Amino acid sequence: MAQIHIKKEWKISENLATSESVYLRRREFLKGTALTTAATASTFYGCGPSTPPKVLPEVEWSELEKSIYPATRNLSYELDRPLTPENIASTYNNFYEFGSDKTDPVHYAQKLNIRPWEIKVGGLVNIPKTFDIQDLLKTMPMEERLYRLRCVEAWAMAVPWTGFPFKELLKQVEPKLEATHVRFETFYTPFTAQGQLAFWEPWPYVEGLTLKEAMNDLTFLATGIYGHPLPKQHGAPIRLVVPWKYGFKNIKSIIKIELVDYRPATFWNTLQGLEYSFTANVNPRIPHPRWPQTREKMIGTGEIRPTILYNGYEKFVANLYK
Ligand SMILES: Nc1nc2c(c(=O)[nH]1)N[C@H]1C(S)=C(S)[C@@H](COP(=O)(O)O)O[C@H]1N2
Ligand SMILES: [Mo]
Repeated sequence: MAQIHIKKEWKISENLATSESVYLRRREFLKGTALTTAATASTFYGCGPSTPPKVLPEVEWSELEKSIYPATRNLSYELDRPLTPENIASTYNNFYEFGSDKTDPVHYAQKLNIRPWEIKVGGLVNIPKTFDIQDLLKTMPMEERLYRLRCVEAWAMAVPWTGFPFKELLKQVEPKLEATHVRFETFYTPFTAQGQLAFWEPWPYVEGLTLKEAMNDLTFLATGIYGHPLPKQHGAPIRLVVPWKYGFKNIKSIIKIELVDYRPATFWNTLQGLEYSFTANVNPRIPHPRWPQTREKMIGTGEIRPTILYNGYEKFVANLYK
């Protein structure tokens, strides 16, 4: 992998950028479980590209899936940089249910059973509904969008997601007037997702948005990437994509969505609220307590780019924060 020359100060901040994993894992506790025996996981990692695993898991797509992907690209969302190569994006993941190393999820997430899969949508809505993933795929207006994703750890990627606008789902359940926030929840199956055996962490993973943010045009539910169904390590069968916020808001493998009238407690905010705010909008002027947020490194190429307010999506979201 080509290494580019980087300034010393950047090197320092990169080494400090271990963020999300610092508060996870007592390795002593996990020692002896399959997860740590198989993974030569180091506690710290930087933002560099990972070595792709020797064998990428084989996946078979159903006839329904073959008829959906690739979906028509929505040209309203343009990139200012090249797409990240798929073999990089699909082997460098954060999915702490399946390990705390970037290369863990591509292996361990394959244990996740994604069919059947239901998403329960309820709370302060007029028409609570449980959606089967197959029905969503058949009925939702599927499209492709090229989005940037900026992790709070200062790495970034640019990928083509396939899915549908979140507000299309909200229309079907009719939020009540009292609803102010949306709460999203991931599965909880500690025997297959061994990261969840860490009982001192607030599993299952939960994220949240204000209702206004959730209704924004950019807010997207992805079921696919690179013109095919989502691989499990990316959060199959359905995950949130909010590209103007830090990566951790993009919750994976959602099973439950609730409309509520309070700001929900979320996974990272509960673990370390000073480092992971609820709002978590990408903002180069607000440093993480342990490193600056002025620059980011593209996974794959290693290119360093300046971080942009709202990750470059100001024209879509600035009105939310006036
Ligand atoms: N359920 C769940 N969702 C999650 C995470 C996680 O650990 N568990 N990690 C988040 C973080 S920190 C990032 S940066 C993105 C990474 O998405 P990717 O692996 O598809 O690039 O997923 C987010 N969604
Ligand atoms: Mo992240």
